[in-house]
Amino acid sequence: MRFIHTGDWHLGRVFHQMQLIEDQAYILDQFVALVSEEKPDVVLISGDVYDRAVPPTDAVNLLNDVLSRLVLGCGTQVIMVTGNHDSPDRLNFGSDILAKGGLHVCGQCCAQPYCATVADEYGPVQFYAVPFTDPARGRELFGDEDIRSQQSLMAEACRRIISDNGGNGRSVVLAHTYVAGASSSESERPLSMGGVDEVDPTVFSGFSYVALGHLHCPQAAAPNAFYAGSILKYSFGEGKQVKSVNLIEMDSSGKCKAEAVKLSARRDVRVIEGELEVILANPACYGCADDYLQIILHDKQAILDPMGKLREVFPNVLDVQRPVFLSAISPASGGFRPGKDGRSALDYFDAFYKEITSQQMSDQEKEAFSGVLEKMEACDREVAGQ
Ligand SMILES: [Mn+2]
Repeated sequence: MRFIHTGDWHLGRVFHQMQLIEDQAYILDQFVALVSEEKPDVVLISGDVYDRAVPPTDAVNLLNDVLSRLVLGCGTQVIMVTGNHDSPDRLNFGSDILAKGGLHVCGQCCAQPYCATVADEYGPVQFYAVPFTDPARGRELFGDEDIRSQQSLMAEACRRIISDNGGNGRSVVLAHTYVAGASSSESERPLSMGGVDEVDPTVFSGFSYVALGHLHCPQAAAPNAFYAGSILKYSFGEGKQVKSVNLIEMDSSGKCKAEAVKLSARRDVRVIEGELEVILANPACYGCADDYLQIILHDKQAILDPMGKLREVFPNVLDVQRPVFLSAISPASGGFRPGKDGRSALDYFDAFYKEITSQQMSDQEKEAFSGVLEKMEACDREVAGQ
């Protein structure tokens, strides 16, 4: 049995006001080409298919197109489960009908484990799916008052799966959850607000392969449990990650060999650091100019419209950070206070004003600025209780 594990597509994602739908269509074209070449029996999508519960229509159209090409074009069965970004009811629409055509969608968690069986020359492989559910819903479904966390919820779901298949035979579990010890990225939304949402990997022991979704960095969470990661980098913190999907070969005994197959995005997501003049003088040294960039400027002086200047050379700069500037006004540094050089906040603003307008501030303007500054400082003192 050969299957490909992917997840966290987040179709319809907007990244720093940039619609990523074309990037998602580009990477999924590559994915469809891979499926058509490798001819796996099954494709597994481990949740966060969409970025939002009510996805935009271009995201729905893209998913429709990709799934049609996989199921009808490549003749591959697809098994898909709800993540914490998806709406269980909306994803579940038509699932009984679609299953007859080879698209198995497990939208809503049920008391009875969801299972799609796919056979190869050695017999059946059972693919179980556990959609993302909150503990309150799990308590109701399983009629168990002790379900208070993702851990107790997943343990009960797995106990039911094992009792369904007798704990033997070849079995795969799809789940969208946070396995304890795995590493997270900036672009994941926490599974619970303030609660404990980690699941111990031992709940999955005994299954041939566990296809996990939620964490965006590809990684192993246990010897038999893997995150395929997201198909694209969805935060600048993921700049150094290599995105991939997992191609798995399962033998007659259920033993699995997983191989990560790299995907190449239409535009990379990267971070550049340096001084504005230096960066603009040699843009070729900073890689592909079309990439989605976060630029961290180390300049100490005021710069007029750094984003506009950078975009003339790097059209897809999405974020400009000024750490020097930020640290001067951050609450940690005690607010906007006179610097070590003895100059006051008014002096700094005076210099900034001159830099931008090429004129001196009038006495009236200085007075107005001081008034605003005093109000801000009084407000800060109130918040800090000083
Ligand atoms: Mn996700």
